Amino acid sequence: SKEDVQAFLKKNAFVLFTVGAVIVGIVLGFALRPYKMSFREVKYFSFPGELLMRMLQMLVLPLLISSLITGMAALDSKASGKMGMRAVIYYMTTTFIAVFIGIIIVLIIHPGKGSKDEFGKQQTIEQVSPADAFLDLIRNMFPPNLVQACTQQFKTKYGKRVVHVTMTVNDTLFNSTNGTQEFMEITREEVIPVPGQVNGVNALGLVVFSMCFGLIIGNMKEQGQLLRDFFDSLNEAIMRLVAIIMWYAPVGILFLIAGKIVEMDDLTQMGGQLGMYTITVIIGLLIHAVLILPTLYFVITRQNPFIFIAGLLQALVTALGTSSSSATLPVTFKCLEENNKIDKRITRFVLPVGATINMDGTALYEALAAIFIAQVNNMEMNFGQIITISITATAASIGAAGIPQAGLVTMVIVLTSVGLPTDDITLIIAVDWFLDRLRTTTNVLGDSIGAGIVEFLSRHELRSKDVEMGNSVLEE
Ligand code: DAS
Repeated sequence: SKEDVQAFLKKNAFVLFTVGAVIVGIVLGFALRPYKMSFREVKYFSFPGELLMRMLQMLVLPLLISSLITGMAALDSKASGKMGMRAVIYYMTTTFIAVFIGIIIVLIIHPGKGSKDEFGKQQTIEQVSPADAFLDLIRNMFPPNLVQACTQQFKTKYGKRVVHVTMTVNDTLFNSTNGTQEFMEITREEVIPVPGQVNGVNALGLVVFSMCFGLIIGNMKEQGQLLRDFFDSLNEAIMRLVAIIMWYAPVGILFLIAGKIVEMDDLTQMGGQLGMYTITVIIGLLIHAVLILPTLYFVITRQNPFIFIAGLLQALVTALGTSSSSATLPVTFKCLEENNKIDKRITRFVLPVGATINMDGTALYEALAAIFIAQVNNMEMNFGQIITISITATAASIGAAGIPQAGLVTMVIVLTSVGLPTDDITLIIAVDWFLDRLRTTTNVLGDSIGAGIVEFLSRHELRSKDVEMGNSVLEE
């Protein structure tokens, strides 16, 4: 009846807006492509999308810190230890499964058949030793200066590439050297961000610090009350800001997607190895996201995984639009807590860690891409090398920051570990913006399903904590 339809529309308004935004974004993008917009026009056109990115990123830092601290403080060390173990076991298992799928799929489909297509421009990428990369990962866990960890870019660099200027507008849009104030498209050297760092934020370091800090103030009895209340209330305030931004999100997503489609290169090379490679990655990610993760969720919780995933839709679409799991974090929180009713003690604790270290899509991608690069170079990988790839791909996914194309950077570690030419990363740059969106979506899905599973497994601890605190306990 009419009332039913109205009620449905009202209840699902967000989801409908968001899905609508993706569709309109894609259609608009393709419709505008023939007009061959200039670089500047594309930047203007994508401006609403850029704003969304900035708003989300603005919230990540306070959200990450306040949620982890309150999450840890709400649990005693025994409970959080157990939950932490469960989360880590889930992360490790799913990441390994993802890597395994990536390897199997690329070996079966063998997209790198034939001699090497020279798709991308050859650019030089610095060599990096895996040992240094591992040490850097651990180093980043302990930021010597917390304020700096929140603001400053790390100077270490894994690689360089030459790209078109995409971000900073003020200092690059005008040709100031000859004073004509004329717009020009400049290429400059951009240092790709270092793993473990989110837009100048050392997320890994902040996660480690916040967890320890939260655990301690949780154990401090009355003395810790002020701090607990402070971070609790900070967290609540940030979540209210998130709620406002969510209304703007569909607009931003529309322009992020349309803008990207307008500016993407013509896919003329897609017929050959690169096309096959793209398809292989898509199949691998689909198997993991649509088959493995839902099955795992069902086997453990005995609940319908697709209802759970439907509640996450907005987060998944935001991941698709922003290609950043950390920028998506605020939305992931909202979806899990409001739609899927996951206990806040779980989300606060599991999501920030997941967004920082658990990246199934990235792990799958890195292993797959490394073997693809071996294939186009006609190099056979033996069993030992494949094991090495799976280990380094896992490490590289842990080290990758939740920002656009971070996975491409940490891939240097995987390639060097088995002696593959790191310069060949440039072969796959052309399609990386697209595959990045898909793997980010997989990453966010993995984190969210993880939260659902950890909550289910921890229901007894949560309950007894409720009883202890005198909270109202919901009947199961
Ligand atoms: N884009 C990533 C993310 O935010 C990581 C990657 O590049 O694989 O999840």
